[in-house]
Amino acid sequence: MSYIGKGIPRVESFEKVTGIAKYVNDLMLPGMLYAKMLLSPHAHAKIKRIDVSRAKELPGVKAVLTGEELNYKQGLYLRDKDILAKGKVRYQGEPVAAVAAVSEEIAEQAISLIEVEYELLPTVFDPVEAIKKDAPLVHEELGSYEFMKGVFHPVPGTNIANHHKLRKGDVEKGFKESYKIIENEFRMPQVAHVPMETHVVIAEWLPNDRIKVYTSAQSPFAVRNLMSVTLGIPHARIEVEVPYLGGGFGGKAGIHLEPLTALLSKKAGGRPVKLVAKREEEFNTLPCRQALVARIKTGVSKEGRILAQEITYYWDAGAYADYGVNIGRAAGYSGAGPYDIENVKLDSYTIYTNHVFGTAYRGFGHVEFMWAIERQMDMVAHEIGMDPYEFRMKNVLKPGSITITGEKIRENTGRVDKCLESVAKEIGWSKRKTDEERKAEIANGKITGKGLAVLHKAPAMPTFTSCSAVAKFNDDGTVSISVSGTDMGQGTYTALAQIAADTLKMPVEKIIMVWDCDTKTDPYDWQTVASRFLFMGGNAVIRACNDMIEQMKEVASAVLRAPKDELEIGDERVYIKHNPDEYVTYKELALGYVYPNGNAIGGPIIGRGKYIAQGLTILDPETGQGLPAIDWTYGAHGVEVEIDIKTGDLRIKKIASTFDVGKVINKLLAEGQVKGGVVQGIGTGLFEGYIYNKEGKLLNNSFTDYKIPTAKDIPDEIVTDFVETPQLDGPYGARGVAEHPMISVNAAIANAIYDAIGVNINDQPLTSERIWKALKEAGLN
Ligand code: SMO
Repeated sequence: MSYIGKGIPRVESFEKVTGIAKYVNDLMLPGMLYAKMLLSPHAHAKIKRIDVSRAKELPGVKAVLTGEELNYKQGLYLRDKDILAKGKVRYQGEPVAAVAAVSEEIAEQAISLIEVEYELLPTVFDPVEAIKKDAPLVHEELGSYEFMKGVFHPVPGTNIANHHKLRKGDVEKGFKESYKIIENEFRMPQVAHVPMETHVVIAEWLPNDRIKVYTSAQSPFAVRNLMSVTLGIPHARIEVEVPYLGGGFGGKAGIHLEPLTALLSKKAGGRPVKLVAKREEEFNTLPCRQALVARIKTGVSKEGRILAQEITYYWDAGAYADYGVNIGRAAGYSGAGPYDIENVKLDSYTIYTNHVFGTAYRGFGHVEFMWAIERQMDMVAHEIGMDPYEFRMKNVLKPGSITITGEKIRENTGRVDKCLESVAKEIGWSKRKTDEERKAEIANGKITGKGLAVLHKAPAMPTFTSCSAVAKFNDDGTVSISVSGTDMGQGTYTALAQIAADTLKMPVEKIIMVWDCDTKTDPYDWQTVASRFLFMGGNAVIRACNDMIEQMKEVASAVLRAPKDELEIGDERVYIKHNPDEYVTYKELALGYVYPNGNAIGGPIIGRGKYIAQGLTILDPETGQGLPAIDWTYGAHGVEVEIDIKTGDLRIKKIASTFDVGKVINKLLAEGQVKGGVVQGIGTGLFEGYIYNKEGKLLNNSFTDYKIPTAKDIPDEIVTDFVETPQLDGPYGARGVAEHPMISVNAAIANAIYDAIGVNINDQPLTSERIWKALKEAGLN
């Protein structure tokens, strides 16, 4: 009996559907206060004066904070952000003051009593403008990278927070030998994560400078570490708990409102403080996906081989780049797509502007740059008169290819070519419509088109991180598994239960996933990000379970008087191989012989000489060569669209998505991940994107103005398929697939639009308006 590959339901379904599951906002502590923030109305302005006296006098107000009295910097990769704006504001929506009071209403009222005098400063919103010589500086001094020396490369005196370079081969030579050179620019706006649960924190500043935090974060340990770094308080005095979590998508990685809430509690004499971000604050104040301007120049041979590619990525980090620098860096090692290209020159700039700041969002940079790469691949194919499918097949990575960072693709690496083949077959790529059929469609007012796109992204992205698990027998024979990686809805805990059940050869019903994530009781994990939790957590669970088996065998060996290597496990028993009737049950072993157990695997997974730094692999600063990731997950989408010629309305008739996940652990969850990601990708591709006015005010900061996909926008048909090329070092051969489904959906749709109407759209989102204009350009309406 094996659970691997089965679609068993989520282990937490009951708690969630019955409302038993408690989220941070459900928690009430005695004497709890409520916090509110005052936000900057300006995108860039000096703070000349803040008067909080009237707010302080309001009865019921217990704490008022401004940036002036705080001297801390926060951030994950780069500490460039004050907890509250200090001296100046850098984006509209930046918190400038905060209040804690006995009720939300009083806190809100106190906020309205704070007076701020601003002096406007020149603004910059476009990343390409922001690196010009005379552009206003968003930060006069760049933040601190002291924990990440050698990994990031800021350019002092500019708005460039990080410049990541990649050099492979000789692009000039490649371009010289090229039959054609095709150059294009692509744009992608900022996009919101929109988790169901907004950011929520409860913090309590306890006597002797101890802090207890309940937070809706993607990792309790990351929050503890970053709070410690920010506030200068040792880890041992900070306790972070993450109960149930209602989505994250990257927006809850790192730290956000936790230090502010803790400092409000401190100022209020230690009373617990709750800070709940309003939906508008999710848009205005908390980070989003970075916008991107991409320039790609491709040199190609007559036969359709890519000979050289020169890529420049201009990332709009917004006002702070604490996480954005690492997205720019990821683009340096993944940013040419899953292609085998001999000569590559890539420059990825993470640039400060006066927009809301950016961060990780499902697909971590890849949604952005794969949009550009996969549009470009179609455009190059069309330019040389080659079928985009054939063109991709000729150039994608295959076993034996060398990646842009110099790794050789092994036999047990995922297969992007197989994924592409699968989706092309599924949407009937080879049977595209004839000219006659096209004419008939136009006469009918509805025109169809098909598009393809491939993708890749590293699971367990940062090589130098660890994850641990504790497996513990209970005296009823069940096994509790503790991990501190968070299940924010993606279902990983269910997959981990399946992995534990298979490893221990026992029923999955007897595996208990310990839900709350807590730095006090759970073993260490880095962060639930980067599609790494199944990969890393799965391996940790296997090791913890195997350790438990070894311990049980040791005890059973004494009980059964048989050497350990003659013992087997199965049916919740340890038995003698050649005599299965002689056995001890797990339960007996657990009841009688339980040892204090707790195996945490940790430390580096892969380490190679000079390419090791604290926390991240160092890539050579001049060439970008090195080992950035354990491995990549590959995939492809094929899409068929139908466009209304009169209105530009687009309907997705069918989308086929195939991923090489190594091994499917839970079919139901894997399909759920793909479908969820595809729909999220459709939102990004078709509707989503921040719109600002000239002053940098975000205009669509609510669900009235910012459209996310609804049931109505879900394609008529979503077909998911999996290629299984087992990953050598993956748990049961598995790879991560959390983020990948969302990547390249946008590009596949745009490619289908081109197929339908023969016009390239290289700016996102692909709104009806843009499609209508393209129809006009094609002379179709
Ligand atoms: S976008 Mo993620 O939480 O690495």
